[in-house]
Amino acid sequence: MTTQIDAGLVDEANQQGAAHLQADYDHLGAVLARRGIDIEAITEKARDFAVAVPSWGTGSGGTRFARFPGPGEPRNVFEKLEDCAVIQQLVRCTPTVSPHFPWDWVDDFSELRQHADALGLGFDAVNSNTFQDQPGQPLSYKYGSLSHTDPAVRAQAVAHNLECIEWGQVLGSSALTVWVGDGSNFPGQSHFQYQLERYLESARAIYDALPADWDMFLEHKMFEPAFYSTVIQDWGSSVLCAMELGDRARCLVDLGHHAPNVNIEMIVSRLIQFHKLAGFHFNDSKYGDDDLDSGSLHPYQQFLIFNELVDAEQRGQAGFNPAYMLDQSHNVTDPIESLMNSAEEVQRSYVKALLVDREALYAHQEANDAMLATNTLKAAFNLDVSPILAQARVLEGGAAQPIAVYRASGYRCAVDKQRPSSGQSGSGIV
Ligand code: RM4
Ligand code: MN
Ligand code: MN
Repeated sequence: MTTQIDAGLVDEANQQGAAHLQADYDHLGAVLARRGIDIEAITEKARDFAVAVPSWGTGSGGTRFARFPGPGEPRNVFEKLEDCAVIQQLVRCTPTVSPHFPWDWVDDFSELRQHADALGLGFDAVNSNTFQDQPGQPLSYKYGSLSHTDPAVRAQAVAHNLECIEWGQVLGSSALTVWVGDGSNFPGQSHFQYQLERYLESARAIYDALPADWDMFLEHKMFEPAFYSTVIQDWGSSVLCAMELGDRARCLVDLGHHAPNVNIEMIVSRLIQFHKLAGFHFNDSKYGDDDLDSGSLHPYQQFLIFNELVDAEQRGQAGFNPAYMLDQSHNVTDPIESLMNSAEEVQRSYVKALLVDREALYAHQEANDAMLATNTLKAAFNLDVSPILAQARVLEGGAAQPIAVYRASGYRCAVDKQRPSSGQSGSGIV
């Protein structure tokens, strides 16, 4: 496997911090032992944790007002994979990449897979794109794609999704994520029921073409690009469609795609209960689909979501196998740093959720002791599990301090020289 960053640099930094890390780890181990928790077992679980990186997250994002490109942005999917390999080399919990088509289209997908293999990366769910028109595309998606009134546009959108599956098969992927921008901007513009019927007919054509070992992830989104109504607006519409389609259609929860103050962890519980949770697009938000870095604003919400996930995992809930992905837009940070930091924040929520005293929690729930029940969750959330995360990375060959090593490596400066900017600054995807 080729490494992007000098392995010697990683080792040297790890050795310099080793004594302090060991002391912090031992102290945390003693604190956990008093609670009857074996820190080594938790570290093993942390080592097994993985979250996929979105290929589109490696470039700077933007808003509909402007995009400010950063230095050395990847210009194609091969360069995106190189940046993803840096992330994986340092954090060791991001072994797969989720590609987006046609942004990541290449004429030889076997070559792309080999390139990923050589970098020690695999591919996660593939994402189709029928929310934009591409150069040379015969029919426009201006008024929708899978739910368009014109059957020819719907057929074009279905055909694109089928192509995505074919490309994904070559890459070794086994899931298709479908998010459509279809909706309406004015009351009366679209007939809600007819529009959803058209969507379902198209989604059925895709579902029926899924290879035997593939799943279809339906991603809902409350608004944007449509500002009055969206076809798959909320988890209700999403789960209704997933139920219509069949067992292999499930709901993908993007944390930024809900109305403000919605209880996302409860939605997660409902989807788990009915075997309809596909997985997540992790990010954070304050106002809408802000695509801020995971855990940057609402770490407790993220922890509560993982509390539901760990609860299901520990109960051995049938069919529970959610796919974890990041989906963020990095407008003012180095995307590699944001993705490394976010992967760690998601892993942090998982590890904290593992520390919840579940027996005590169930007992407090049964006894209707709201105070002790909620404090049981807080007792896990308030622990700083950073030494476990750092130890897990070091044991996996990564960096105890990923951002410090990344900055010391000069990677961004080096790629800036190899990847001259095209000088374009249009609006980016948010
Ligand atoms: C959307 C949604 C999709 C992503 C696009 C780029 O808001 O989150 O998952 O594919 O953005
Ligand atoms: Mn998303
Ligand atoms: Mn989004």
